[in-house]
Amino acid sequence: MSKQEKLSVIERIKTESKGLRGSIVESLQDELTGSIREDDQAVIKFHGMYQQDDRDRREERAEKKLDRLYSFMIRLRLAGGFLTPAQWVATHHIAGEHSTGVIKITSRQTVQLHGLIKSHIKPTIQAFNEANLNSIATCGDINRNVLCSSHPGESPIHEQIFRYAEKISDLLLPKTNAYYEIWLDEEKLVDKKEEEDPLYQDRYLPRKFKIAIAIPPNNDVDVYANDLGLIAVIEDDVLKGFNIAIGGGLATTHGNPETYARLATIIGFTDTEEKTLSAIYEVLTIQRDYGNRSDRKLSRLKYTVDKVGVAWFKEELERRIGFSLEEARPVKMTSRVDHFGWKQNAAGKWYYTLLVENGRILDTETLPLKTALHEVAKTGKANFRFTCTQNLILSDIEEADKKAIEQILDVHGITKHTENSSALRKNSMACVALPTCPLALAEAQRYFPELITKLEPILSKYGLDDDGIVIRMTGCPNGCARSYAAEIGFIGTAPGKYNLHIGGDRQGERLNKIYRESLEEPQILQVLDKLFQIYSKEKITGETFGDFSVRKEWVVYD
Ligand code: SRM
Ligand code: SF4
Repeated sequence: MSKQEKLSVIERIKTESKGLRGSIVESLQDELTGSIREDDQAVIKFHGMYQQDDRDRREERAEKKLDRLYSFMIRLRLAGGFLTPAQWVATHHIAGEHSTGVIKITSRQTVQLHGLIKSHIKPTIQAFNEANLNSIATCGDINRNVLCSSHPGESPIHEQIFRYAEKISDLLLPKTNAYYEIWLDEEKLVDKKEEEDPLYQDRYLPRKFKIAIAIPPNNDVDVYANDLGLIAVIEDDVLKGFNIAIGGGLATTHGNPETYARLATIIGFTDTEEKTLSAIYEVLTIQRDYGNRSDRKLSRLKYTVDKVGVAWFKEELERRIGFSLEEARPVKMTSRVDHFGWKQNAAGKWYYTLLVENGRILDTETLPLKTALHEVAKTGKANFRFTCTQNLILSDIEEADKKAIEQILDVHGITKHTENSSALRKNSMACVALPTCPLALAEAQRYFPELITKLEPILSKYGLDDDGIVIRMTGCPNGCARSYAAEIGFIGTAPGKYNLHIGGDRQGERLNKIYRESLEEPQILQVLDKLFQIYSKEKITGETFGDFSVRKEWVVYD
């Protein structure tokens, strides 16, 4: 076997995992360590968890010759990002009892809890199960949480499209019973045939797989950043079908020129549900069969698509689905925003979108956000919907209940916080990074609010307070807060150092490009001060910072 064909270690772990069981049960029973066995660390991802450790305390513990302070992060599967008020109350209590207490809204419309010690994993999953929630397949080489445009007020047929997210999520679940046996103590399956998996087989996908559905003109899901994107085609308030886009993905690796960020390519249109689901399923089977299983840096669908070519991919897809895709319909994206504040939909229901900076729900001295949301949930009068930029919509509120919810938000200072936050802050997003993410090279969510506070007066100085520039930061080039799809993106290179990317557009149809390498804060402020000054003087009406950066050729596109 040539070097190129040598399968990655993860491939062996998957096929030998006995339907994603591995030796998780034995690992959990080992009381000598807070960690689990190495192979199980890969298997457990398919159950929605990551083993992590507190990086802030590594040095101190190493000096004392102590093991790292291991803990686990768990991520829920919430297609379209929806929780009932009862489920929020449950999540609130589970977070308090088993994790750091912080409920973290992710950039893919779900929530994570951090800091679970090993003995708390099972009780956590069982408690979630009682609330009808699970973490199946939210990580690992498999289809992840399916995104759907967040705001139901935006389209009268939002609910119909939202149901697609649930159907796609169900269609692409693994067939193994392992999750139920390990975590929920269900009987072991006697007939193994019941869990034969024609989609994933025993090798699963070569890498993670991500799907999103956008409802134009708002690209709030960043649909083109996904392996597979569906863009709803709506005419006269009727859903006609979806344009299908393949091969989006953002991560790169510093110093590896073979890696790149890529926006998905639209390959056609499907009208019926049956055809759409069939096309989605077979895109996954092509990736399963042709994706790179030797180099995990080059195994996402984007590399497969570029390796075989878009035309070949489409032809192969049509062969597998047994029909031709129709020509893509014209669609137009004009924005990528969360609509903060109160909004009413066509049916008269109310929605309040609130800013949750970097998705972190906790109580601070100045903002008792977690308490406020618990109070709201206890009324039972508002659903919880997560946006893909880590914010929250309290939704489906009847006119008669609006006052009560409003009062809770006002009393706890939530309304004021959202209203008084700058346009820049409202359009900002940072990934988790330190202290839990093992891959972080620099801070992100713990530092970004501070940087925004320093950028706000600069924008003010140039009369740009209301400019909703899309600005994002990630602690490494994996791009978890989609920093490559921002007008201004910061990508961590080392502690306190970031590559500065500019030139992305506001609606997520053009990626940014690197402008300056490894800047520290003083240089960041200096460089952006200069750019904002020129932008404020020379921009033409309606021109965004990203578009202006391209017109000025601060970054050059082919
Ligand atoms: Fe991510 C790995 C956090 C969205 C690309 N991501 C990680 C891990 C699990 C680190 C690890 O592998 O051990 C991070 C856990 C940090 C922690 O302590 O919680 C992590 N990713 C996140 C979240 C929580 C960021 C956030 O602050 O919201 C997002 C969870 C989404 C979810 O609910 O499923 C998150 N990750 C993304 C996105 C954005 C998106 O999907 O829209 C991307 C870029 C898009 C893409 O996939 O191309 C992204 N994460 C990655 C990658 C690079 C994958 C690749 O193609 O090479 C990794 C590393 C990996 O997979 O090896 C990664
Ligand atoms: Fe971690 Fe990097 Fe993702 Fe941030 S972008 S959460 S640092 S993997």
